[in-house]
Parts: sequence; C-alpha cells; structure tokens
Amino acid sequence: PFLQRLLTHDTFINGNCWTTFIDDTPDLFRLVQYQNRAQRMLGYLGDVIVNGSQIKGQVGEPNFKHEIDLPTIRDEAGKEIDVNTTAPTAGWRKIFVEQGPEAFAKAVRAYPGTLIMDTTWRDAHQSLLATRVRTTDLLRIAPATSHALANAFSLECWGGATFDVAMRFLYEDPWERLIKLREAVPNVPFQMLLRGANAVGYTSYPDNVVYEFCAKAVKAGMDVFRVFDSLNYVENMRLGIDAVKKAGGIVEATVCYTGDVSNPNKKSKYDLDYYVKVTQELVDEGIHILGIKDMAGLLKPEAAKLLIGTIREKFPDLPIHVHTHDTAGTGVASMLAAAAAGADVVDAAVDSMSGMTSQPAMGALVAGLEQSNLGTGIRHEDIQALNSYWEQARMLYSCFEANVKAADSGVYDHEMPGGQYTNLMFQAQQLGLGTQWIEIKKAYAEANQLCGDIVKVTPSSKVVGDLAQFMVSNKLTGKDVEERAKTLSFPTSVVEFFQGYLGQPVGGLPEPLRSNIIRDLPRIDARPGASMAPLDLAKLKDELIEKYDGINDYDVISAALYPKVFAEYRDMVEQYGDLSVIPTRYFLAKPEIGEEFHVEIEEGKTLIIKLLAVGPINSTGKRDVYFELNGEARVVGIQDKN
Ligand code: BTN
Ligand code: 3PY
Ligand code: ZN
Repeated sequence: PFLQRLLTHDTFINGNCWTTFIDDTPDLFRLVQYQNRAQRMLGYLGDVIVNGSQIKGQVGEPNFKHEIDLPTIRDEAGKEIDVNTTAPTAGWRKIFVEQGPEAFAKAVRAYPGTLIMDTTWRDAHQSLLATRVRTTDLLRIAPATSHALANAFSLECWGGATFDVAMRFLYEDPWERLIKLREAVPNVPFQMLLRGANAVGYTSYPDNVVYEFCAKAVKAGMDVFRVFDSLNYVENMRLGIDAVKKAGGIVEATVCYTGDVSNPNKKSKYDLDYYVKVTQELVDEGIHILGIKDMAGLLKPEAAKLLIGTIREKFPDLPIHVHTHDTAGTGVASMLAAAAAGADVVDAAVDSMSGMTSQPAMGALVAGLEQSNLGTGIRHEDIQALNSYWEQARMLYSCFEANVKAADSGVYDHEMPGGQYTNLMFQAQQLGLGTQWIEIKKAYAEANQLCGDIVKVTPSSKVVGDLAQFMVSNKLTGKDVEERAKTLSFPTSVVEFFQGYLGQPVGGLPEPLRSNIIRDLPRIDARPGASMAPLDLAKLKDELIEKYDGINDYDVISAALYPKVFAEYRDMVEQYGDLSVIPTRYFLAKPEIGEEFHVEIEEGKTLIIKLLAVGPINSTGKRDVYFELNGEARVVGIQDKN
C-alpha cells in the first residue's frame, strides 16, 4: 500500500521535487517511518530466529511459552478491583510528597508495626536472574502491585546494577523504565540503590555528575535513595548524601555490614563500636533514615538483635531500615530479630523471587511479623496474587538462572554479596571445571584478607572477585601473591583499588602489598572524586546531539556515566529500533513457524506478526526470513552467523 499510495500521489505524479515532497507530505512520511520501524524490528526478530538470542548470560530458551497471566486483586470485601481503572489507596508516598522527607521519616519512625520494602523489581532479580528482568514485565505487574503493596514502605525498583544492565544487555533506557513505572505506581515510594560517589557505576565520577544524576532521578520519580559506599568510606558517602538532599530525595544513608558482631571470638575491626561510630558520622550529616545493608547475608539473628538493639537505644528517633540476603538461610529469622529489636523497615521479596542469594520471602516474613504484633499492613492474599505473576516470570527468565540449588552458610567464610555469588558461580560453571567454584570461594576469602579484610560490595566486591579469579587461574596462594606482588601483572581493578581509586578502606590499604602492586603509579589517599574536574555536560550534550536523534537530558547522564555502553546501546537502537516493546518471549527466543504474536510499538499501535518460513542459506551467507506483518508478507535477509 505504501508504494501504491506513493505512485498514485498527485505530487509524485506531477513530478515535483522529491525532497520538498517528503517535507510537504507528512502523512506519507509518517507511514515511511512506521514501516521502517516495523522492518527494523523484524531485523531483530529475524536475527533471533536465524542465530538465536545474543543476550549475554543467556543459556538456552525460556521454558515458559505463554503470556504471563495477570493476578486478580480483591478489596477487603472480596470484590475484584480493576487495577487499571481504579486509583490505588494512598500510601507512604503521600506523606513524602505533601510534607517532605523529614515528616516522612518521622511518620515511619512513629509507625507501631514494621514496614516492608519489596526488592522484587531490583535486588531480587539482580541476585537471582543476572538483573535481566525487562521493563515490559515490570510494567505489566505494576498496577496490581500498586494495589497489593499500597502499604509498603517502598518498592526498590532502580539503581544498583539495573542501570547499566538495562542499556548493556537489554537495549533499553533505564530512565524510561523509571518514568513509566512511576506513572503506573503513584502511591508507593520508589527506592533505589546509589553507590555513593560511584552513583550507579563502578568508579568515582566528577561530583557534578553525581549531583546531576540525583536531580534527574528525583525528576523521573525516585523517592528514597539508599546511599552506601563499598568501603564504608564516609567521605564518599557524604557526596551522595548531599546530592540526594539537594535533589529533594529521602536520604537513607547506609552502613554496609560485614564480619559478625555476635561472635566474641572473632576479633575484628567490624565490631559494635565500629557500627555505632559510622552511624554517628552519618547522623551528623543530617540523614533521614539509616540503612543497614547486609549485602552478603552475614547478619545472624543474634547479631541483628545486638546491632539494631544497640543503634535503636543510642539513636531513639532514627528510623532504621535493614537489608539482608538469604544465602545462608537465616533471612526470615534475622529480619524478625531486627524488627523485634526496633527496626522500622525490613526487606523482602515476593516469595517466588526470594530465598538463597535473594531477599527472604515476603509471605513468611509478613506472617511472622503479624504474629509478633508488628504488622506490616500487607495482606497474605495480596502477596499470593503477586506471587502467581512472579512464578511465571521466573520461568520466562529461566535461561538466566544461575542454578543455585541450596543454602550456603559458607558465606560466613567467603562473605560474597548475593548478586556476585550467582554471577561468579555461573562463570565457574561455564568454565566447566567441576571444582572451580569451590576453589573460587576459597580464593575469594583469601583475596579479601590480602586486600585488608574489606567491606565487599559493588565495586569493592569486584576487586576481590577479580583477584580471586586471578589467583585460581594462575594457581597462586595468598602467600604467593604477597611474595611475588612486585612482578605479577594484576587485574586493573585490583591495581586501581590499591592505588586508592575506590577510596580508603577501614584501617587503610595494607603495606607492603600496596606498594608492591602499584609500584610507581599515583596514590590517591583522599576522596577520589575530589581531584576530578567537573564534566562539561553541556558540551557532552552537543556531541550527543551531533551523533544521535532525540537526545534528552537523561541521555546525557547515561552517556556521562557509561560512555561506551551508551554508544553501543544507541547503535543497537539505530539498527533495530526500540526493542523494549518486544515481548520477552520473542526478545529471547524464536517463535514457532506459524505462531502469531503482537507487539505494541506505541500506545494503540500494534504490529501483528507471524513467522511464515526461514529460507535456505544463500551465496552471501544470508537466509531470507518470511513474516506476515499486519496481514502483509514481509521478508528480511539475515546473515547466518553459525
Ligand atoms: C554479567 O556481567 O551480567 C554477564 C555475565 C552473565 C551472568 C550470568 S547470567 C545467568 C547467571 N545468573 C546470574 O546471576 N549470573 C549469571
Ligand atoms: C549493587 O551495588 O548493585 C548491590 O546490589 C550491592 O549490594
Ligand atoms: Zn542486596
């Protein structure tokens, strides 16, 4: 029809100038754009059909081939709620929006029960599914979630690894995810993980980038910022805290938990006094909430009681929010102990996205809290409704499972954070060497000691992981590393850590190892970002506009944080168009011959696609892939990479 309309168009027939023809005939042009968009998308689908998905970390295909059923949410009287047309009841966000962060913190502290943060949309899938859950699958469950979890403290939905994984592996815009989720969930506060001076990256950025990042995050709909530093280096955190405050967000300044405060035999620099001291330093910064971030799941119930009990006593007005991972299996017990000791908020994930390296199960935790009169305001049946969605989603994303099969209290020795655990385990499995994983865990503990027994969480955990892998692949013991440090060629992340690029660990960088590793490279002994020149964001914006269509101010921040990842993401979009609209099942795996599916490329504009056939390989190494698109035949030539 396009060609027909072109050939029969008056302007065309009269032979007027082609360039003005397009300008003067927007109707036709829109059609060209639209057809072009559809054709580019078929290019992506065709590539998956011929070559399989190229998404990094994917093993095999999803073992779920249907659309995920949406749950039914019911009101108190048992009547079904149409979650798409009924406004959810006001939640904690109303207090923040109407009265500001201080009043919000006060109200949270005054709440007689224990509140829940749901981590399903961020940490849970970061820890179980390599952060691969896509915006479309979050958006589908968002309206139901806004009803089911209306009384939650917050939904953790952004930050941490989600920012770069969105662009790097899923070819989608992290900002668009936040903006769209916000539209779908007006009532529950959103929470993100901010790596202090590292923002959502792996290294320090110029201060102005961190300020601008936070300002944009608030603008896009973020409310609560969990600000931490991977070495508990307060200098780094101060910057993040100030950036969130200036942006108007809620500052949840966070101390990362390591060691074991409940073990009197474990003489460690990470004792109760240490945590009280860091808390005091953070409180002096005028924070709204204290986060206690147990990223590896080391906080045993007795330790939770001691730690939270002590901080509660010394800081009676300070809201305390506790985070854990269930790696060893103590998650529910520890969070119950934390709540009993005075925590105001604890973290959990919807049951089917919980357990092991993820957060403890929301259903179990909520039931447990209710029995100890610390009710959460969340109903069992609502958790079950969300659970049915995530059970299916988990199957849809099965090709990203790391296959952790059981609890591992060995975490008390190696202290690996939840997200890294699955990642390193997966990599060890890919190497196919049976005992590799066990060696990695052992080497990780040794590498930690070499680094000076540090706090391990992104990015410091990456340093320890890289050193551990280096030791295993070069068959080095800790002693070997110490003795041969002057001549070994260490991974970049390790060298930079010892230079001081992440900041100063508790107790400083160990000598003589530091000097032996960095040799004559520069030493940074203060906050790394303090010596960085501001990034010229206006100039960066101009450069981006030169290169790409439709650049906005959010893109500028993406490019400032991840220049290469952003460029590759935009190249992908240039080639294939917006891939975030493709249903996950077809984003990750080919349809059957004859299978019909729908892609809504914008509101009200749906492509109906059917795979008809795949042709033989031709002389240029390509195959023709035949589709039906909205009833018309389409063919795309795809390079066969096999
Ligand atoms: C990455 O850095 O994310 C790429 C590595 C791939 C990680 C895989 S994906 C499946 C498995 N599950 C995880 O949590 N990690 C690995
Ligand atoms: C992150 O920084 O992404 C984390 O989840 C740390 O626990
Ligand atoms: Zn975590």
